[in-house]
Amino acid sequence: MKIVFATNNRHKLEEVRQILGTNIEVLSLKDIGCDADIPETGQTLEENALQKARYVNDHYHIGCFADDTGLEVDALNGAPGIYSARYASLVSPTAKAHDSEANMARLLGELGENNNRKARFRTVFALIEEGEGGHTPAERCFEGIVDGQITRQRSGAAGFGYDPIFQPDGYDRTFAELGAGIKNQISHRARATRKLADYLLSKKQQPNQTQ
Ligand code: ITT
Repeated sequence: MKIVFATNNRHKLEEVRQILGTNIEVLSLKDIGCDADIPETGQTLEENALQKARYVNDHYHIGCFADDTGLEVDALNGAPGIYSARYASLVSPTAKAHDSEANMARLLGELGENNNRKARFRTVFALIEEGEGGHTPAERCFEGIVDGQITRQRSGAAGFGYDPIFQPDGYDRTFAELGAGIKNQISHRARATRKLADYLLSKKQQPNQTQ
């Protein structure tokens, strides 16, 4: 089975490919010749994930999924949330979107010495299956959450984004210290990916099943 993952983030692509294994072949945007900067203008993770998946389906008429992920910090009323990629650039004209160092610096600065460090990563995958026989493509969402704490300083070099300052509950190290082996078992994206995989694989086994 082949499906497109509508992301420009190679770390995310790698994580999802590792979790899905060889049963499902995941094509990148590059693989289908798409180099567009797909708009993300929604007010929720769900809206953004659907917007990206719809863009690919509308332009390439192929089954695809997209995710949007946000880091939600309790003491900051859920920020940075949908603004996670461009958190620093919202307040600093010199910071670019996806500048992880600047994003982490802003987050640590906003939290200061606050002892409430509770946070979670939340991922929403939106799947669009190509409609058969002229039917409208079907849309489905799958969510994955991992709860944890924001550390007081960066630790570790693996992963990407906010991984050096996020310590998942039940562990005494950050995602960036735990590395891909553990992150891919317990992360927000791993959980959402497994739900997506279960759905896709159940359909593969029963191709004529009406959903
Ligand atoms: P695409 O929109 O091209 O898929 P992106 O990098 O913008 O890639 P998201 O919108 O899903 O990815 O995520 C927003 C930001 O949240 C991302 O830039 C990272 O800073 C952070 N992030 C997402 N997943 C993360 C993870 O597993 N670990 C650490 N930070 C993560």
